[in-house]
Amino acid sequence: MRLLWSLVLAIPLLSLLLTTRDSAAMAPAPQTTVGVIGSTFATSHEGWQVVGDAQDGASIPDWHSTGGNLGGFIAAEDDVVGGTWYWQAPAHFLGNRLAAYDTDLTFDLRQSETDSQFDAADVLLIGNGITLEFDTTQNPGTTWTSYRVPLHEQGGWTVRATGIPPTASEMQSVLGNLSTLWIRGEFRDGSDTGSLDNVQLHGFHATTVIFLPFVLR
Ligand SMILES: [Ca+2]
Ligand SMILES: [Ca+2]
Ligand SMILES: [Ca+2]
Repeated sequence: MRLLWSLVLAIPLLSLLLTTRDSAAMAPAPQTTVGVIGSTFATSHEGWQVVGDAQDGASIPDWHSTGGNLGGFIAAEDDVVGGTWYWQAPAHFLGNRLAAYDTDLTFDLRQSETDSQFDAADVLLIGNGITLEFDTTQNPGTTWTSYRVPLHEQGGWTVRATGIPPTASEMQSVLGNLSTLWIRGEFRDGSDTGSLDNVQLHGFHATTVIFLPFVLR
């Protein structure tokens, strides 16, 4: 009786397995496409915020429809009350961004004046309790300046708590649960206006089709 029931159950499962194999054989080969999460500010500030002493304490930047490194861009004015203000990425840049590991974060910056410059961390990534800092080699000019930041442990990052580069595991841990992405907005002692355009987080691999085989036990 038990054997009979096993056969009754096994035949439809075998049939399903064969059907699945046929589908797999007929399906197009799994392919990988590289996507991008980005902000071009074509029609709005796209959820980007200002943190720190800018915009009279408000978090919303000014959106401009033209004058960007094509089309719209966002800008904010320093309040000059101490501290350094940053651009804060909206939620859709955050979360599990492990797919961006070993790719780049790119963005364009501009500032109103280039005298009286000061140094500070230029990009901050926070995830799983680890804060990573990146120092770019030069501050932006008064025209749009493009940056490419490698999302790799050997790309120039340091762990804020220790001042040494992250391990691969730490880099991946941050990207795997990214809670904060900040880009520095001000570079000058005294009053200044900073602008941002074309933020892109690269390397999203999608469209991998997987057929899981049935296992009969
Ligand atoms: Ca733009
Ligand atoms: Ca300031
Ligand atoms: Ca300033």
